[in-house]
Amino acid sequence: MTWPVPPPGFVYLYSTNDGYSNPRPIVIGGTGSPVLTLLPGTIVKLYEEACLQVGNTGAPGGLKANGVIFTSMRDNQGGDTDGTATAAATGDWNYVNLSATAVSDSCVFTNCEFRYGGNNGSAGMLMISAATPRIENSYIYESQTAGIYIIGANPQVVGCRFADNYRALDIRGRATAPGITGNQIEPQDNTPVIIDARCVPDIVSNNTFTARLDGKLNAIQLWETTIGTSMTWPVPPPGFVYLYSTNDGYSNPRPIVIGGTGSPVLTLLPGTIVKLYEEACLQVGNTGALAA
Ligand SMILES: [Ca+2]
Ligand SMILES: [Ca+2]
Repeated sequence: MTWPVPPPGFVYLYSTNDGYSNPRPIVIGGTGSPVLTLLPGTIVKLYEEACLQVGNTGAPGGLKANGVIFTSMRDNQGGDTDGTATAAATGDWNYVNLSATAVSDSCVFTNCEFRYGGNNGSAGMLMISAATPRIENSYIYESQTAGIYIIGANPQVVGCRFADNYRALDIRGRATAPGITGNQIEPQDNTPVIIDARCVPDIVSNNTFTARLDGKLNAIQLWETTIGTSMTWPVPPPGFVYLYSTNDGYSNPRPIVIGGTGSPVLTLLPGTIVKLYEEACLQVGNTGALAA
């Protein structure tokens, strides 16, 4: 179905008002692979446990939005919807979850804004697992967790702007990220990205990073992984370093492994700084190599 643009002065509101512990989604999914289409000028406000879930077990679905703002009930954009003076804040609502049964061609977000979601109980304001949606020319702002959390999926995220989220991107379980290009990653509350170390060439080469002026947290942060194919990491963006930190003590080394049947080589270029912490280590397997 297509929702019409709300009447003049109105927004759509989905608010649970009962805390954050148990996400309560509006689910878009079913045997006929339904698609919900939202039109330009639409504002969708959410609050607390409210979330949108695209696709469910055995129930594929899609969500298409062009020129749509997804924001907090407390955001005054489009009117004082909650009737109070309380300002919108990061984490006011949960997430839009593009699940494994989200239909790729039917999940497209263009010229959208996502603001004030990603409550701490979630992994991100937009969560993508296995699906391959397209998110283009959109502004992702003030998530309490990642702006976009990606696990195992290869979405297209193109020409988006990320600002003031806890992090812009959290990418896990991916060997490459070729669809994530042309994005502006501005300062965030923590390190701006935390990514599978195999995605470093794609993410660093194809996107623009802006360092924080206070000099803090300017790191491309890495997840533990095994690098099984040869790659060269670009020099980090100006003001940035690579960071691999486990933050959980020293008892059980957790390496980024470089090794595998293809005798992979990780090449690090002049001027690169790699910082490590606690259990973090690099292990060069007997069929791998590290050139720096
Ligand atoms: Ca208000
Ligand atoms: Ca923030």
